[in-house]
Amino acid sequence: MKFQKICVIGLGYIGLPTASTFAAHGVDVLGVDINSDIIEALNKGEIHIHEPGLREDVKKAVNSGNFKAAAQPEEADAFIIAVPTPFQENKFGQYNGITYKLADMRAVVSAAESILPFLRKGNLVILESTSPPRTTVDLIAPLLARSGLEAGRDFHLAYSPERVLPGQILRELIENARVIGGVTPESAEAGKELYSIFVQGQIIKTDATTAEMVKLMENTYRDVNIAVANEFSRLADKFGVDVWEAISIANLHPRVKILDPGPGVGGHCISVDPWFFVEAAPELTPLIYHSRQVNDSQPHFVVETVKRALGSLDGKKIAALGLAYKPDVDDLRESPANEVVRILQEQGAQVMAWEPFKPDADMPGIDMASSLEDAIKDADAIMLMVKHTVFSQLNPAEIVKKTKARIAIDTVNGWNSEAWKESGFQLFHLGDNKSPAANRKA
Ligand code: SAJ
Repeated sequence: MKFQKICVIGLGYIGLPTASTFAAHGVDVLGVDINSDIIEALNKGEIHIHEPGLREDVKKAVNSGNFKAAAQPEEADAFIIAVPTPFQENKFGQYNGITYKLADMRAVVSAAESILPFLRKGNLVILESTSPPRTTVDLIAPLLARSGLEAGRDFHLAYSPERVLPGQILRELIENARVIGGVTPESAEAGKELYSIFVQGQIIKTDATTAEMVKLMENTYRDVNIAVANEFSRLADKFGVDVWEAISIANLHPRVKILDPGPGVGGHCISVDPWFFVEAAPELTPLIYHSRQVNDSQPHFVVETVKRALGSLDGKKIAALGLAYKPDVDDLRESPANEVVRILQEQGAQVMAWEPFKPDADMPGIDMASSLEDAIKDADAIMLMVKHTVFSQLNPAEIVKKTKARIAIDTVNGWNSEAWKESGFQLFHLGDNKSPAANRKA
């Protein structure tokens, strides 16, 4: 095999599963991270993130001797950079009255710099981190040229984005189609050869900037489509319509597939990546920019619905069910549910949150319940924020016995109106103003 040893730089949600999957396929993998606690834990076969199946895979990889973690790269046949590209904290761009966020590329730059002493002729370098268009050719290639070697001539350089869904990473890494964008066709071919070690989906070769755009386009497409769904929820509310009914009817059209409205868009991908386009070309991206604004402001629309359900928020006790950024994951970062809780509190409500996927989470400024019962017992209203399967399966006939609340607010269409009504609740759905729950009181 051509790739006997590889270095994976960045051992987070993408780098670690990628490293363990290569190791499981017989490659000698050195994982590199700046966090010494992570290195120490991994070398003992312990992991710091939650992803189904990953613990077992990493343990096996360490025990087989194919995987070890270290603070610095070593010479290898290929280097994969999988470090985060967050926003800059205190710096923003301005264009024609709009303010936009800027990518913080420092982790990518220092990962690429860490390779410099070990880069050899014939190597392959792959950037996986989501990056603004032209990063590979305009930032990485010139940086790596400081080694004295030229990308595309002396070594191969390619961009290959990860496109796996949190919660299903290990399966999707293997089964998803993979795009490899080379700075030359030979670089793309070398990338294809590397990922062919475990990828069973189609591997598509292209140029580096196309591959960067593909990744950003996928997540931007989703963000814009969720924004239109969220805007429909506001329109439905204004016109006395149930948005969920309207969407389900519209989606019977063979060429229409409207996504789900909800409390907003969270996570580290869909709410982030569209900004890379806005930053790169603010004059060309009004739709992308405004979609971000719509999704970021959706928590305010949720709070308006809660206010209507409760009359006023002042002193009202609300049980908030779910803080994760989406159903059935334990990731609470960048979650719109947290933003909803924050605004409710600002407006005088007392919120108690329950997150079954992270019962011990310490969320600054948020009162966390120790159980569902604890969250709902003294509440004036119960609010569904994330469609976790365990919440969709709640039986309102049982819930009503454990709470003094008789108002329920469903922001994700996870609860059946009839069942909750029959059990004595007034149920309000986000984006449903057709027959306000107050009028359908049991
Ligand atoms: N959401 C809605 N309505 C919907 C669908 C999602 O409000 O109809 C919300 C979710 O609740 C969540 C957010 O959007 O807050 C994002 O969730 P998601 O499941 O759409 O996506 P992520 O962020 O978990 O993962 C995405 C995936 N990209 C696409 O589906 C195009 C994944 O394949 C990527 O690998 C990942 O981003 C990434 O790392 O970029």
